[in-house]
Amino acid sequence: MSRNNVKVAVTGAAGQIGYSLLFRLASGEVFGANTKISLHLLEITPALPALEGVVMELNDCAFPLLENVVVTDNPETAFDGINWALLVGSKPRGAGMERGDLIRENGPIFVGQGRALNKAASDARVVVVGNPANTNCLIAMNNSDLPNNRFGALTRLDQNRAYAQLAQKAHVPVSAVSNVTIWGNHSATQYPDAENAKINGQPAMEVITDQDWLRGEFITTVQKRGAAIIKARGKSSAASAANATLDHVMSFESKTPEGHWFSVAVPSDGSYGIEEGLIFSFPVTSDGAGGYAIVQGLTWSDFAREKVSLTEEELKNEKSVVADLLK
Ligand code: NAX
Repeated sequence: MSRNNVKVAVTGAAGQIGYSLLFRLASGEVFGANTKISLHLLEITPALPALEGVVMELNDCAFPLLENVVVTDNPETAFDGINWALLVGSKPRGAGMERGDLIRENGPIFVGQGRALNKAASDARVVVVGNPANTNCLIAMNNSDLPNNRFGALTRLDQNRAYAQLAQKAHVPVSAVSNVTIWGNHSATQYPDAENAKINGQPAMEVITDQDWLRGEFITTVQKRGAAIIKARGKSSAASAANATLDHVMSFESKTPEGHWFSVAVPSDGSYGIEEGLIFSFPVTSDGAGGYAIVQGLTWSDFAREKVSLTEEELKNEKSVVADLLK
């Protein structure tokens, strides 16, 4: 999609993902060298001074394409006229907090932001990064008048992690890997699918002969990668999360090459028997003009079917925890 200018809202802009995201957006690498960019940065009030520091740095880069930066703690101001909303900001999981507690803590943020998204341009697209991403996306979508097909939650980082694991195992460059799908929730129940993946155009399950690895360590490594990074770094993944967010945006902005797809959690239309309306990660293609389609006809073994039903069950449970926040 080519445009003269684009307005992008980033929430949680003073956070660590924000710090890895904003400069790459402003540089022009996402929307191209002919598209001017306005950044609409949303933060909670106490974080505005820190965000001002980030804006000083953005200014100090003298990016030729960066036309305007809006800094605000008001979602309606942040989303006014935007073409993309990158919903990164949310409260982190505190010590001893269960996933259900986190869902209840963050849910109200996405009620308010969903309503404020009514100020967005009619072609606006939304990606939810803040966790629990799928269910936060469900809440925002249900509280907004934007069409449902404008909403997605990020599973691209999981996909990229799966690509890297398969490439390393097969001793090939990552560019040799294709057609990996993340099914389901951005959580430890997600199912990274190697059965439909290819390496140098050949079935990945034939190129990699270690079936125990494919059905064991490969899956758990991808599922638990976020925790492994926190353990190693003392902080959650930031640069790779920002990178995946930009990959997600670029995939929607361009036409997907024939025979390829990318993973994104979108509202289920009942494809593959998944409950309609759940924000579920599927293989998706983009037409590059604002439309997308869920790839049909991929097959699952009994093993895969079992994994997918686990992640669907988790999403159904999450939905029931926030039932009162859905219109
Ligand atoms: P940080 O804690 O560094 O930054 C979050 C920022 O959000 C903070 O500056 C905070 O003030 C702001 N914020 C909180 N409530 C807000 C609200 N109501 N409106 C606007 N801003 C608000 O976290 P960071 O490492 O940047 O991660 C952000 C989110 O991404 C977290 O929820 C994290 O769990 C999630 N992640 C999602 C990933 C994915 O693949 N979907 C992977 C990376 C990451 O873990």
